[in-house]
Amino acid sequence: MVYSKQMIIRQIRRKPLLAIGPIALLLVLYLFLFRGSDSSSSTSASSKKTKYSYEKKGRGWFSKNKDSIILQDLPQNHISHYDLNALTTSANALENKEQVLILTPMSKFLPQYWENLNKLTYDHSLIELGFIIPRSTEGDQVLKQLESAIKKQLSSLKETEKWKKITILRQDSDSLKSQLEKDRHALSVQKERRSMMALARNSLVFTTISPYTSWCLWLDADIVESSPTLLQDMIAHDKAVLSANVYQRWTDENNKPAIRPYDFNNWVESDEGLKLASQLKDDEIVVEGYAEMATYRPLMAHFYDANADANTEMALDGVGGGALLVKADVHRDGAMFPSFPFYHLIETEGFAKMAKRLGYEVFGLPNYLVYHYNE
Ligand SMILES: Nc1nc2c(ncn2[C@@H]2O[C@H](COP(=O)(O)OP(=O)(O)OP(=O)(O)O)[C@@H](O)[C@H]2O)c(=O)[nH]1
Ligand SMILES: [Mg+2]
Repeated sequence: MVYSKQMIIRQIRRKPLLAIGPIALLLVLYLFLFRGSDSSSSTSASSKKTKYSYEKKGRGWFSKNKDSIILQDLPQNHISHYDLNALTTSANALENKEQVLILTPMSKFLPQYWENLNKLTYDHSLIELGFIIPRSTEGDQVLKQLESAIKKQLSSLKETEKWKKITILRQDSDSLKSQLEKDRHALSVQKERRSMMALARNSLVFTTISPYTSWCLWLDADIVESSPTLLQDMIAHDKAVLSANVYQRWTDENNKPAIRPYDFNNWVESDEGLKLASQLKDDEIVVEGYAEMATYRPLMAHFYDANADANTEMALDGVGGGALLVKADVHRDGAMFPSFPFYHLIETEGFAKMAKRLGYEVFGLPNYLVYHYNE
């Protein structure tokens, strides 16, 4: 017997309940086939842990998850909003939960650096770490050592002691062939070496700074001793750029433990320095700390007074990168480490000049010491 369309419709009108069965069956089949394939693809995606897959939570048979509708239909939902006006940099940063980015270019891994870093008492969950490592065979070694130190720590640290995030970058620019003390300190290689260092620092800060970063602390990999309250101590000065005084422990002529000034890149400009710079060709630079280039600049390293207030500030024109605190906005405004002669200055010294040209003040703490490794 062949049913015509009209007969079926008439039958449904007369006994509507009879139609519910087949419709329900079709609905179940539809849901089974389409939802089934959908959820199996999302399971396989999440099991492969593809980078950009989204977990779809709470999806029932008859309800589409609200979030997934938004994700599918409204791509603008992906826009993250950060109000940079609301981002504070204040003397009581910890209270305001201000986030810090600690940046370290690393050509050698010193366990003392790592231990010292981990002793910092500023809330680690507010701190992100960023490293940049040269792409040399020494760099391979450094990467292994750093990664193994991080992994070891991850297994032993409590949740509250862990860093918010750690980023390790491999440098895409060149670095100096020999990192031996005598080679890297020769005046002839300074322009090339400092220029490479500048590129590494720029890569590091431009790739790791986040919209929520309030402060950047540049901490060299050979700074092996500082106060555990380094961040709080420096932040309390609320300066745009602030450099600690880098000293070094050594054993003196009488075999007694002693300290001596180490970093001479924290300086105040002098008339002689300006005159020297004015006589240079466009692409030449002045580097501090070399007798061949006497600038007679007052060097912060020589202003240390053990008996004076550790909070004494001095205005500077050049800085080093040993332990340098920078408000993240200074970098956001465009202050970077020139890899080219900028007012005849390069790298961290050029950075101080650039920050000043952007209208920021640059300071140092002559009586506040951090210690450089003694090789
Ligand atoms: N990524 C990267 N880091 C480097 C390179 N050279 C040095 N570094 C790191 O950059 C920081 C500063 O380099 P240093 O060689 O210590 O330079 P400096 O402090 O001016 O000089 P000395 O300590 O006196 O040798 C340290 O943390 C080094 O480990 C490099 O070629 N690439
Ligand atoms: Mg150093």
